Amino acid sequence: MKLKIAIQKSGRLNENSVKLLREIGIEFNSPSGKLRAEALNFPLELLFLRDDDIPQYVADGVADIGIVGENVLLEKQKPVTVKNKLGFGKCRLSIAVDKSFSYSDINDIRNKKIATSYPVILRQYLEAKNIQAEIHEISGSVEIAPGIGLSEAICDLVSSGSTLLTNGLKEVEVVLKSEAVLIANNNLTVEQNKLLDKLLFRIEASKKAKNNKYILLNAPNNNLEKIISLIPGMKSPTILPLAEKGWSSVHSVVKENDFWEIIESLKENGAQGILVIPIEKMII
Ligand code: PRT
Ligand code: ZN
Repeated sequence: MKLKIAIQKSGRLNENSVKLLREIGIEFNSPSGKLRAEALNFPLELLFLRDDDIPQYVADGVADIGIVGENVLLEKQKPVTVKNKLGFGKCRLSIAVDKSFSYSDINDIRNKKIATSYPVILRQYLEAKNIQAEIHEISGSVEIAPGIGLSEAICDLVSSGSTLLTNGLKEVEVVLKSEAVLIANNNLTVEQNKLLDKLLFRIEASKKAKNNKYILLNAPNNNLEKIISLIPGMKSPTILPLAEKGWSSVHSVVKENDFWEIIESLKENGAQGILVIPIEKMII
């Protein structure tokens, strides 16, 4: 009894997919050019595939689970279940036009030609907005379409925006925000679901660890309560007396995003020697 996971063979999701599996303790030999690998310490087989094929393979049960971008998943429309968002491969699917195009709202692309590799998602978006436009499906190098006179607009993936910039385009509508997700076949057996739950538990622990930091600081005892209220931690912070009278060492956990918000208040309340340390795994 084992689980088969499909991940991208090469490309933008490959490295982070492999990294995630290693972070949750799955050991395997990275194959060069091979299509499959056996995990050494978990009943898991890895299949390395093109990202576009992953939803179909998971829907058919050739793979039981897979890692793929939401953009691909929504475009392919296969019956699979999304189990978890994975926090990497973040991008947006956006409509862009030539920077000289005077654009005020979506009505400006009514009846225009839009080149895209995502006709399904784009059609749904335009229909929901009641916009009639001509969708021109092309498989790659979408960003050059306006420059060569193929279309007046494009709908393509954007992350930093530099590709649009170098092609003289500007982003005008965000159609979809996307990140990598873990998908599963809809008909897994009870045993397969148990294995999947184990993996999901580990993924959660790894994701939480990334979003949280261990914080240690020295606090004057007269401001201890205020400082504790700023860093309440998982249950409550650990407080240890320092050798120097009137001072305590406070240990807690803070959300990475909150840290910069509270650092000033911590200092105002006399906190010193603040250390922020990455957490490897976190189970609440
Ligand atoms: O060979 P295979 O079919 O498996 O791979 P692929 O070439 O189809 O996909 P790949 O590896 O390019 O991307 C895989 C997935 O990564 C996508 O489906 C998205 O979910 C995610 N992702 C995240 C991105 C980007 N960011 C991204 N920036 N996919 C593509 N891009 C491209 C975009 O198409 C454009 O050409 O990068 C360019 C824009 O980048 P910026 O930074 O200049 O805006
Ligand atoms: Zn692809």
